[in-house]
Amino acid sequence: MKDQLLTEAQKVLNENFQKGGFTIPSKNLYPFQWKWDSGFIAIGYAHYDMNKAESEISTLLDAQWDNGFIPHIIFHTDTDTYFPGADFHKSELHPMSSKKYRSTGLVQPPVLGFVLEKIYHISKDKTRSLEFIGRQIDKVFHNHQYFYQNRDPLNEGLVYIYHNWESGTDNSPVWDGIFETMDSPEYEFERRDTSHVDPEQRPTKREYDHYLHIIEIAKQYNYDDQKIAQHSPFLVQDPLFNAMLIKSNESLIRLYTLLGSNDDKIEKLEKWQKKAVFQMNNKLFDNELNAYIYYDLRNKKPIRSISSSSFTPLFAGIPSKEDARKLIDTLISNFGGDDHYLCASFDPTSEHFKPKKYWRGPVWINLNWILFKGLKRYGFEDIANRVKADSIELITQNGFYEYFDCRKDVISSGNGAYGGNNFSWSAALIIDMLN
Ligand code: 9WN
Repeated sequence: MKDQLLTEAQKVLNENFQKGGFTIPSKNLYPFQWKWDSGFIAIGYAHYDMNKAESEISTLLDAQWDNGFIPHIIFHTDTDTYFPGADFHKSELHPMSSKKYRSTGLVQPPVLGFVLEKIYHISKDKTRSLEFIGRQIDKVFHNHQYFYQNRDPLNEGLVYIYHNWESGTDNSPVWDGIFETMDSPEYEFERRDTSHVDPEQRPTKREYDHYLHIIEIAKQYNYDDQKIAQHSPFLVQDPLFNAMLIKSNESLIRLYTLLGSNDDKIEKLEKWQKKAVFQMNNKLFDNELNAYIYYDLRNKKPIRSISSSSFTPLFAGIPSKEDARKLIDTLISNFGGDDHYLCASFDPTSEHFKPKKYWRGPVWINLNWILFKGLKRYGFEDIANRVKADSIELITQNGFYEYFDCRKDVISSGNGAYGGNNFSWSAALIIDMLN
């Protein structure tokens, strides 16, 4: 059983691997290289093909901008099966953007620091891996420096995202209130995602208007960070994004220590880290909801919603033991009913929960992997094992889909697997969970 699943997972990854040395998330639906996908994918490869793992990361980092920015999509080819593509995003507007690759002017969760450390741990040839890490690590450090210097206007230690696509959790109900403050035009465009996947499982046309509108504003300012901070209607401190940065800071500190002679960088990372952990608990932990929430910097108010992102600080060791216990209580009471698979992407007790719609409810394997690791870190073995078992069961029964219904009766009926099939990070992270 386990061996068969591993073989199938490897097949998914190998078939999505491209000549350019990177892996697409899913055929047709996502035909380019995505940042956080590449990070998770590299972890999967590291278990059986280190060349591919290294290539995934070095190809991504080759597209880094001169200011340290790493884009969310690298458009390696001209295919038009995805909208919006390179001609819409126009990364060339930014004076420091890559001259070699066209990309978006958006980022995605900063996973690369912990991915490098994971590769090192998995590797059987530590000398080789340390050499590889030595060649890449300064680029990741530069990326963290970009975030702290450009995405933290109040100097709080928490960085902002200026677009829901930067969160990785695109149409979460968390953003609905922000879109209501925006007067987005009704754009005319041809969606491509809805010709690959049932529109019921994807964001609406009106949501896409908002997504495009924020980018049009950023483009007016040539993707200048300071101008974006002043003018973007969307400016949010997101718990998942900041937890990934903190987790990656921690990994960079350990890797620089292993490499030696990088005391200046370690010192900077420790400074960022201390402030960031403090502010995560001080500003983003909601003592009534007992969960990490979001802060809307533009409208100066907390967004008091619970999503699967609310639990990701466990992975980065952010909560105290006591707050971790409270988080688990919230997880179990709101998300953990016996008739549910863990972990829905949005609070199943909320009126905004939609079990089929993308990030409004379905289970995603990458969030489950983050949660599994976080729960283990705090010693919550039983619930960690449940998250792992649920992930494996969902994939075994349905295939390597992009997201899944969290309701057990819907899964048993055979209709609960959604989005793209043969989805790369679902395969990659199952490989890691099985090892
Ligand atoms: C926009 C590639 C990406 C993931 C995101 C997921 C989805 C893209 C889209 O697919 O977003 O970036 O077009 O829907 O939400 O997390 O990285 O797999």
